[in-house]
Amino acid sequence: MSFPKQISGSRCRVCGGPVSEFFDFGRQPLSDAFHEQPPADELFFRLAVGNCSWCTMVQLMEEVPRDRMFHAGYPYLSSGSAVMRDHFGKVAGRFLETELTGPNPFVVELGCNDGVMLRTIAEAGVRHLGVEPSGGVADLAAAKGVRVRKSFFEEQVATEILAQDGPADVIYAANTLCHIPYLGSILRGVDALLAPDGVFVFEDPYFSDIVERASFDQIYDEHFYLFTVRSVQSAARPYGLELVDVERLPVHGGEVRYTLARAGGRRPAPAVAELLAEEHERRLTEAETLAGFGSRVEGIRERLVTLLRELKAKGKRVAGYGATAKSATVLNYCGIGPDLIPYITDTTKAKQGTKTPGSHIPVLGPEAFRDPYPDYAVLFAWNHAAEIMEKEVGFAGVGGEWITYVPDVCVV
Ligand code: JHZ
Ligand code: SAH
Ligand code: ZN
Repeated sequence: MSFPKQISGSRCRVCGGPVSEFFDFGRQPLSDAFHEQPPADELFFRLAVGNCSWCTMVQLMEEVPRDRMFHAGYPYLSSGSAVMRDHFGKVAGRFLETELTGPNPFVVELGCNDGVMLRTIAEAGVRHLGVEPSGGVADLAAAKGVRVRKSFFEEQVATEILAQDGPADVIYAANTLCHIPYLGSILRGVDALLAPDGVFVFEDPYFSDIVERASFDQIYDEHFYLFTVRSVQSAARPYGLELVDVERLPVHGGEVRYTLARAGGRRPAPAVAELLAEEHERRLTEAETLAGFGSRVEGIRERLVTLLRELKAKGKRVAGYGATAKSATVLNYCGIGPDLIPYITDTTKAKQGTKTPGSHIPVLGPEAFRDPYPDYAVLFAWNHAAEIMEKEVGFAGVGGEWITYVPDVCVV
């Protein structure tokens, strides 16, 4: 079934300026729609990406309705990686030490998922609220002692939280803000809810890293925006919010943590101007750079498909590792199905026994990876490479080889 189109058209979702499309991945499914039996009317949309010529914001050309993506059965669990558990433990620790030291502080997290960050805040006995529309993961957070409200954060919800709990010293969102097309409503909500000297901190994939690493699989339905320092700064300004700090993060293949405060409230750190200058120098959102990114992506598709066909012709056994949301873009854009990759293993219970969206590759539990080991494994969770390779030393031990595809197709 073709997607009921809700085209953001050629107007920017942030500033209303003209958006020019720079890459089209074609027909794509919902990246986290894992089904035991894919429905006959499986949803597809056109995944294409463009940038605004006024505010430079990189965004999808079509928007998927939010409740088709985020619902009770949403399968992604933030606690599924040891490195990410550690990362979010440190985020909580830092907030507790820096921003949450006043009398009776209050922190709100948008998209708290299974409570990976807020559990530490809850354990410290600090007032908090997770706002999480996906009921299943919200229940997991609640089971960890986290106070959760099952809803999409937006302006109205912010006002209700303010009425009930008072202003927030910290509003935090990891890998969530870039998922929300209605950014204006969010920023009005932040403006309403944030304490006068509070901060809105969010971390999301950095478009500069995506271009540099040709990590095109960071582009899928849930990642509506691909932020840069420049686009975030200009999106925040009309709401009286100022970008006061930026920090590059190594997680998920390269992210930036942005800190917004009320305009004039805090002196911006030098890192803001530095990263802005770097983006300018790299001509990040200029047509030539974007066209170059597109050519690299096409080259990767060509080389990946050729490699997988060669391995199949040689009778090699190939498996996928990690049924990531990202893999939907790779598999569907490259036209890879069970003929080339017969199964993918994944630790997420809710994904096991299902088929990948659109490409219909069976997802098996992690034990299937070892029993027996394949000859080659395509690492779809490449952002967790260090953690996975350490865990799977046995695979290399029997001569198994990893296949990665960003920044280019490579057998290791
Ligand atoms: P991972 C999701 O993307 C969706 P995905 C979302 N849009 C987003 O932005 C990021 O998360 C934050 C499995 N795994 O983290 C678990 C193993 O099997 O790359 C996961 O299914 N063995 C919100 O899905 C997947 O791989 C392992 O040892 O692209 C990893 O998904 C490890 C570490 C993971 O995010
Ligand atoms: N913060 C976690 C979760 C990322 S998954 C991490 O970094 O791993 C993105 C989460 O955002 C999902 O759990 C989804 O349900 C949630 N989400 C989507 N739209 C939202 C909105 N408008 N308000 C709050 N959460 C939202
Ligand atoms: Zn714009």
